[in-house]
Amino acid sequence: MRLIPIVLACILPLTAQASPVLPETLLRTIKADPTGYLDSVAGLIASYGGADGITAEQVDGSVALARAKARTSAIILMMGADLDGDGAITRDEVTTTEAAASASLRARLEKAFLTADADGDQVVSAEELSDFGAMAAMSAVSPAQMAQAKVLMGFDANGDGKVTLSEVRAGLASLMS
Ligand SMILES: [Ca+2]
Ligand SMILES: [Ca+2]
Repeated sequence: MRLIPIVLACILPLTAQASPVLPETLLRTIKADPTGYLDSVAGLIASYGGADGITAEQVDGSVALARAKARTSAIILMMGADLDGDGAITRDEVTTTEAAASASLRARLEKAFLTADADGDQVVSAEELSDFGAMAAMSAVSPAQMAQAKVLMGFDANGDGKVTLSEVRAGLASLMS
């Protein structure tokens, strides 16, 4: 672990100006695996940013999209068991669906049903389904990932509202020194 700052000092430019004030836990996470952090930032910029970096709105958008994806897939999983299409999923419907499902789908559906049926009456109501989707959305982006997303804009050394990978590299280098 003590090698990492030395390695970084060798491979990163020494012209670091911007280093955001990081929460201690996040700083520890980054210091433990700076390459992993850079990789995830690179992925984020490539997926949601542009050639000249990523804006705060695009970072927020990436979080919203990840949450929407998780919400949709959680709800689709449950809706697949709504055999009579009345918007509620009963234990009987789940049992019938599970009988025709693969082992892995069966396990996922069973877990989803037990979680979604918040009041335990063996029916996932439309309201419980909606809550279940919201829960899946929130857990798709962990608090640590949220903190990382928020902190990322602090690496904007030239203050143009966009963070590039080289700004993050430079900022990390100064954090490590
Ligand atoms: Ca139903
Ligand atoms: Ca219920």
